Amino acid sequence: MLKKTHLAASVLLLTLGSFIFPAQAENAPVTNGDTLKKIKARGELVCGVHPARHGFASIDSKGQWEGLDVDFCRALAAAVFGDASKVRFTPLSTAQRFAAIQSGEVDVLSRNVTASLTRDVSLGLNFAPPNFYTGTGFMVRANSGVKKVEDLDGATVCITPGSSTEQNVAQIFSSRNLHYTPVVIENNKEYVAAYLAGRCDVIARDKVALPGIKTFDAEKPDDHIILPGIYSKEPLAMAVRKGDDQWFDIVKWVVYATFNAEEMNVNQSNVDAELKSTDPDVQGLLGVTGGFGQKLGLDDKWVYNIVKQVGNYGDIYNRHFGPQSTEPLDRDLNNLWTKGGLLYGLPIR
Ligand SMILES: N[C@@H](CCC(=O)N[C@@H](CS)C(=O)NCC(=O)O)C(=O)O
Repeated sequence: MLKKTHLAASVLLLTLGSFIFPAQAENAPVTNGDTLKKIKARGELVCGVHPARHGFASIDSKGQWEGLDVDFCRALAAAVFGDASKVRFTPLSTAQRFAAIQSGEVDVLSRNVTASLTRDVSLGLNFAPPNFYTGTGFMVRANSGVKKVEDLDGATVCITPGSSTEQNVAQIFSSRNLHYTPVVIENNKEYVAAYLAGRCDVIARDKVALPGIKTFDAEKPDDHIILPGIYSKEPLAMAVRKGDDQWFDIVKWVVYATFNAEEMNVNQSNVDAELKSTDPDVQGLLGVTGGFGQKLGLDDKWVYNIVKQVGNYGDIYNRHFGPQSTEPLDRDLNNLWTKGGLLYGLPIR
């Protein structure tokens, strides 16, 4: 009797087991979420971006979104739909952004998010490879007499809640035995306005954002100086919810694809000609061979569509920070590893 019960239990477990762990068909994409399916059914990607950050996400004079973060959303749409325009931008404040990705309000955050252990582990996010490296910097009024961080003792500092900058400022000041009074303002416009109106002595934020504020928001750019130095590591990366490996893989490989295309000299203007390349890596990249798109659940022309419609990493960077842009910025760490930077695309093979 006992044996029979055991036998029955094992049969039940085996049957249940085949439901819980169905055999994987060979080469089938490993899927444990339905983000891609939902995006396709909706007909557009929903991308969480900064409400107004020059170079990353802002609305141009024609009412169109522009910026590096915006272009990575478009690259994702090009990979998923073959159409970079199938994306809806959801502007999010620094404090709102994590709830928006956790709740599923957006499919991906492409919003100046610094990747860190706590955000990965405790906020339940998966980070794509960083697509912009920066660090905390400071801006003050030129007539303040402040020339370096050590001169900031007793300053009032405008702070955005929920940012890594908030934590950095506390650490940067206390490690130098400096005192400060935080002025905490969530809304980005109000924050910038507060500094410009003299409600705080210092703006502290990702250094890459400071020239934009100086050039576009301040009435007289020369009235402000950016202090020398970078005071933290802020590797900015797209983020998705944990629990959907397929969608995470897509976001991750879209970033690598933009790095690899630049490394292989495949860009927006030569991508059609490159379809005839005899280089096996270029053939794989552009979907002529290899079937790499299908492995991700995408069309094999995914990288072709990204590069044709949005560009490789260098095309994207130059559009927003290149010599012809409104705020030129050296590539520095944001260059390919072959040119002294940190961008290293894992191989698409
Ligand atoms: N990378 C940092 C900061 C990102 C962020 O949202 N920064 C705030 C200010 S500290 C902001 O609104 N920045 C707007 C801007 O930099 O233009 C993070 O992930 O916490």
